[in-house]
Amino acid sequence: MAMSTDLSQMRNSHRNVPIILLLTAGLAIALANGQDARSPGKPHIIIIMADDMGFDDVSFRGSNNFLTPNIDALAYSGVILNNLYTAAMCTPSRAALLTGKYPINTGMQHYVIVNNQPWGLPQQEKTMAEIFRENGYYTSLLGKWHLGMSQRNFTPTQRGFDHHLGYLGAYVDYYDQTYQQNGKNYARGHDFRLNLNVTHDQVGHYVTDVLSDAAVELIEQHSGSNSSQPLFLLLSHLAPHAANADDPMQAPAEELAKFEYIRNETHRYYAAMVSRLDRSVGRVIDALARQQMLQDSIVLFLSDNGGPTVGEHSSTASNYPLRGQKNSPWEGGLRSSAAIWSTEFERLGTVWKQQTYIGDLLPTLAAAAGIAPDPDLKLDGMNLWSALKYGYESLEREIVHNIDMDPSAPYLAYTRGKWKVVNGTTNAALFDGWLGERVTREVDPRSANYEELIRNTSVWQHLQLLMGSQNERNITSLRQQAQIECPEPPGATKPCLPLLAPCLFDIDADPCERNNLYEDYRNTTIFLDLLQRIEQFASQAHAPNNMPEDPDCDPRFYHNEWTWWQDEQASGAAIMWSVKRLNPLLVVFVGFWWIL
Ligand SMILES: *[C@@H]1O[C@H](CO)[C@@H](O)[C@H](O)[C@H]1NC(C)=O
Ligand SMILES: *[C@@H]1O[C@H](CO)[C@@H](O)[C@H](O)[C@H]1NC(C)=O
Ligand SMILES: *[C@@H]1O[C@H](CO)[C@@H](O)[C@H](O)[C@H]1NC(C)=O
Ligand SMILES: *[C@@H]1O[C@H](CO)[C@@H](O)[C@H](O)[C@H]1NC(C)=O
Ligand SMILES: *[C@@H]1O[C@H](CO)[C@@H](O)[C@H](O)[C@H]1NC(C)=O
Ligand SMILES: *[C@@H]1O[C@H](CO)[C@@H](O)[C@H](O)[C@H]1NC(C)=O
Ligand SMILES: *[C@@H]1O[C@H](CO)[C@@H](O)[C@H](O)[C@H]1NC(C)=O
Ligand SMILES: [Ca+2]
Repeated sequence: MAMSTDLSQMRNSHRNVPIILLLTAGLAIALANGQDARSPGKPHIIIIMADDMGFDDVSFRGSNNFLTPNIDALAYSGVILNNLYTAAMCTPSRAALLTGKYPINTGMQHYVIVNNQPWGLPQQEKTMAEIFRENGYYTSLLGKWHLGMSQRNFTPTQRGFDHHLGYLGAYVDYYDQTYQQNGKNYARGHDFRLNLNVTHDQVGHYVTDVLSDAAVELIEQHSGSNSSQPLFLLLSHLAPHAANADDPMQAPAEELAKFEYIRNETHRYYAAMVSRLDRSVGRVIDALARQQMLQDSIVLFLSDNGGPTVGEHSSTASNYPLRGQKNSPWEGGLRSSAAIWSTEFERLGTVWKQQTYIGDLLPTLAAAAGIAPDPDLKLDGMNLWSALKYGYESLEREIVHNIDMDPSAPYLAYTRGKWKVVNGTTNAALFDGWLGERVTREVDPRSANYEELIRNTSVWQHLQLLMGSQNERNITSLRQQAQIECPEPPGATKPCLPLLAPCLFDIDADPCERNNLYEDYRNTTIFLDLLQRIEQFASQAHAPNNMPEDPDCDPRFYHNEWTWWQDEQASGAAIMWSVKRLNPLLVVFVGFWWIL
């Protein structure tokens, strides 16, 4: 069962009282000033999501290794979400985004959906796309889905999206859009569709560009005859996720040429993949501006989880200076580099330190559109719209990052306010270190004129135009504020070995999780309260939906396409499929019988 965590039900409620007063006061002042006079509109919602991008792989945090001028221009013009938490992997993160619930409450908490496994986001879960569609939005998903495809009913156009161009599984080749299942003898399958139809038109074209082109085209179409309909666009990029194991790093030659100063080839490709993603952000914002839609849009950029520095799909991503990486309980797996922009925000050009959860985006963006989600949905996400709009950061909240009770490697990560509890870990603790670095020996030549580069972007210029009387931004200062400081904790630090005992961190003072306070706090009410709360969530968790592999998914049975194989089998067209599975002698026999 889902747990509701709206403000009124949160523990420590004494801390919330002044906050609510503050919010109410802020609202009253804003109303008195007439700033809120126009009726609540339905802004276009544009979410651009990177896949597996590291925390330090945007340059607005200070890295000059390779620059992301468009993302940075969006960040400095809007609000940098310095404490946005996602899940640590693709499937749970996307489930939390689209349902507004913790993965433990939808059964999406363990690992990801591997393409050959017959499971998906449960049908009874209502998605953000459904909610926006019911409220008059045209809803489009461009790119990755990864919430189930073994049945047609799991796929995006059956889950609230009017439109989908992209792939259903975990990732594809950047050029031919195929997926090869690791360690299996399946045929290499193509995975790219327009709505329910397979499309091969994109073969040979770089996916980041295919998706950007589609976004630009959609925005152009949308601004014409149907401009009165608000647009909900989730541009769910492949970049900079690694592609198939036989050719994981892929980028256009012209993009690579910008990064010749990076000697490590893998890292050079990674920089180019991120850079092409950055270009996509610029193209989308340009298109919105050209079509006069930008002033009515909320634009959000985020990564679905931390970058994989080592292990599967590792790409040289860096979550510096945070601990851990993708698929781990540490901040490096959970904190996203994210920024949001809207003319509605009172305090554009700021770094927002409020803790936010990816599941907050559903109720928060819904509130921006005047939509009140049905309370029966029992969302875990909180509506932070007023806080975001007026720039308050004092809401104390809890976040259940994960409680994965899988016996192979049980672990949990939970935060309330400044306290974070970790118990157990993933991958035999191989992802538990401080894995990413900030490369300073190789510097993007454009960083010599960094501020001018940012101010020269069309993104900066479009967004500045719409800012009205707001003060001139101090880019240097914002870039410093977005940097995570990890001072050496005072005194001797105690290490955390989460396979041996639980760990407790003061994440405000120690965002790099270096000093384990468990021994000092283990008998205190603070810690025992946290454990009790975790136990409550654990006892009410939805059983994981994971299913073992089903070899019937093999693309060789379906013209080398990844498809909803369970439906295909159920339909008559599957006769040949079942024949193929019999042994060759039987096939001959059946063939002979057919001739007779
Ligand atoms: C999908 O394929 C069907 C059947 O071939 C066709 O009628 C339909 O127009 C196609 N839809 C798109 C969006 O291409
Ligand atoms: C806009 O309307 C046209 C038909 O006039 C339709 O084909 C198209 O899908 C619509 N696009 C959006 C984004 O609503
Ligand atoms: C590039 O960097 C990665 C990650 O640090 C490393 O594993 C790889 O060996 C390096 N490649 C070369 C050619 O040095
Ligand atoms: C920590 O995890 C271990 C292994 O799952 C478990 O036995 C132990 O009870 C947990 N400790 C707490 C305090 O939850
Ligand atoms: C910024 O744009 C101006 C005018 O086009 C150009 O002269 C200058 O070189 C650009 N600066 C950077 C750092 O790109
Ligand atoms: C911008 O901020 C930096 C760092 O805080 C400061 O040194 C500089 O004086 C500021 N520049 C302006 C124009 O205010
Ligand atoms: C907490 O309790 C345990 C066992 O009850 C005891 O061994 C330990 O010394 C106590 N720790 C502190 C910091 O009081
Ligand atoms: Ca991911």
